[in-house]
Amino acid sequence: MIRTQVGIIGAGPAGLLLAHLLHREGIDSVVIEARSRRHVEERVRAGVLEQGTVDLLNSTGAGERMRRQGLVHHGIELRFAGRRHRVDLFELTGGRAITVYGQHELVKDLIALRMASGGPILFETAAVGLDGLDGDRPLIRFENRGEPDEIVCDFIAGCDGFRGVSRAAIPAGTVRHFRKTYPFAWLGILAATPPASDELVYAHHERGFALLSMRSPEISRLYLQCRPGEDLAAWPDERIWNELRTRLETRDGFRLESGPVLQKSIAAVRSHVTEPMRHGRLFLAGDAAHIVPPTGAKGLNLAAADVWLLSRALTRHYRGGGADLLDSYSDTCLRRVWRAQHFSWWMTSMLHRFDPADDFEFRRQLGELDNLASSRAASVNLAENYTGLPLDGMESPI
Ligand code: RFL
Ligand code: PHB
Repeated sequence: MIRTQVGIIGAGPAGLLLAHLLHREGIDSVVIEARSRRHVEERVRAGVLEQGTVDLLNSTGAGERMRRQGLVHHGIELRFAGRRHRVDLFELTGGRAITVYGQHELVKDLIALRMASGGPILFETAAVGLDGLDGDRPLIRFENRGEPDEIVCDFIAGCDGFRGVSRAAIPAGTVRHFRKTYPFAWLGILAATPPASDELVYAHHERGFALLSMRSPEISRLYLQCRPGEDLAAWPDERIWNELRTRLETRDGFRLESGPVLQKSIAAVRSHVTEPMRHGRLFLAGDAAHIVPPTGAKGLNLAAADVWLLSRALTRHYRGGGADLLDSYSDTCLRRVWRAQHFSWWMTSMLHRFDPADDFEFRRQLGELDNLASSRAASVNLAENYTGLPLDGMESPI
């Protein structure tokens, strides 16, 4: 039996950042992770950090390598009808930017910090169930080399992602789930080729959406809309490059060069929100509580905002300041979550082909993109949401 103050399930960005923030406040935690250290350090996922996430990492001593290696971007490009339109995030928001830094790099940094502080992470140890959520000594059950064991704690943080056990431990009838599925998926590749653009390119095309992103000056990250349930075997590298080339080309002669594909995968595009994000002594954070379509680049940033609020609430509790922030945790998080759901849904709806036969919808999207390209008010709205709302408020940062 292990005893700690906060039992954290999952060593993704949410669980690791929470452990780091709690450690800085003198609060003990144990992190338990189903997969190996190597697996979580190599899992290629998100890439865009909002200004507020960057500021949080910097102000808590977790941003050292990100400051050196992250790519600060002041704009993004929208590509449609063979044209390019740059959205100047920096100018439109009065000085806010995004930082392109791979999620797995952030995970590596947070694991290194945790190791340096002597805080435990139990890798290759899956939580199998939670008990006592309604009392004041909840516990996490897990198996240690085939033997049942448990972590007894004051609070449990369910940071175990979309497929974890935490959300499922909440009794039916006490939560609501809000779901939306989209009729497409994203095929993503990591390629050993310098990015073909200095900034991210979001492309609308009659064959479907494409996104050009990056991880470093030598590594590109590219995505294309494909059918849900598509078999990767049907997508040899050359087919992927041809499709990306077609969707990203412009009338002024942009042409994408192929390069060696290091990794490829297909991810579903979906929305999910669990309300409330708390049951008794269990607090859900990150993907365990909500999923957004990747088009708005919000998932990782929402996870960071959740655990920042949870760390503040737990700190106040342990300092004898009361439970008010714990009690308001779910409502405070959900307000940001639904703002992000709206933004992610809007970006997704504007840029993807939902029905190849629906030409009205295709023309409507072009009208919307034209509006964005010619209206400062519309561009400010995109820029403000894309660079992110401040962590301690929901009002416009501008
Ligand atoms: P994670 O990263 O899924 O981590 C959960 C961890 O819990 C472990 N786990 C368990 N551990 C113990 N016992 C169990 N029973 C367990 N069950 C699960 C898992 O092994 C895992 O290590 O969730 P977290 O920490 O909430 O972080 C969320 C982010 O990973 C996610 O929101 C983003 O990756 C979403 N996302 C993006 N977000 C952004 O902010 N910007 C982006 O540019 C962006 N791009 C993306 C994305 C997600 C994508 N995919 C793969 C859906 C691009 C893509 C393609
Ligand atoms: C990424 O670089 O992985 C990325 C960037 C922007 C998105 C989604 C993913 O909207």
